[in-house]
Amino acid sequence: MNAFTRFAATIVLGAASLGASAQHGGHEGHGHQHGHAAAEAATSLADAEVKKVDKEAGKITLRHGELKNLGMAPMTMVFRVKDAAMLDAVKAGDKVRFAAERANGALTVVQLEAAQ
Ligand SMILES: [Cu+2]
Repeated sequence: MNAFTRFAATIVLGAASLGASAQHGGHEGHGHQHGHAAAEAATSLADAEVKKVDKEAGKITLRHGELKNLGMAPMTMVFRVKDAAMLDAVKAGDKVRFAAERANGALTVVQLEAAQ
């Protein structure tokens, strides 16, 4: 019984990590040090406050909390955004939640939403 439970759990974990690597397969320059952290990053958004929005340049300045997937401490910094249309929904002073990835050497916001 105990051994079977353990076996079943192993299968579930294996399937989860397969799913995670398939999801990340299309990203260029994706530094995959350890799959577990990457899988967590895909679902957890970091808190931030919008300091400045530059739609023409496709950039946003965020005062963000700790970014575990990027190993970054809380700070204020400029990010690129994956899609400039993401900037239509936010303005300076807004509290947001976001996810960022390192793409071709530039930190890029891949997900952005208003904080509740
Ligand atoms: Cu930062």
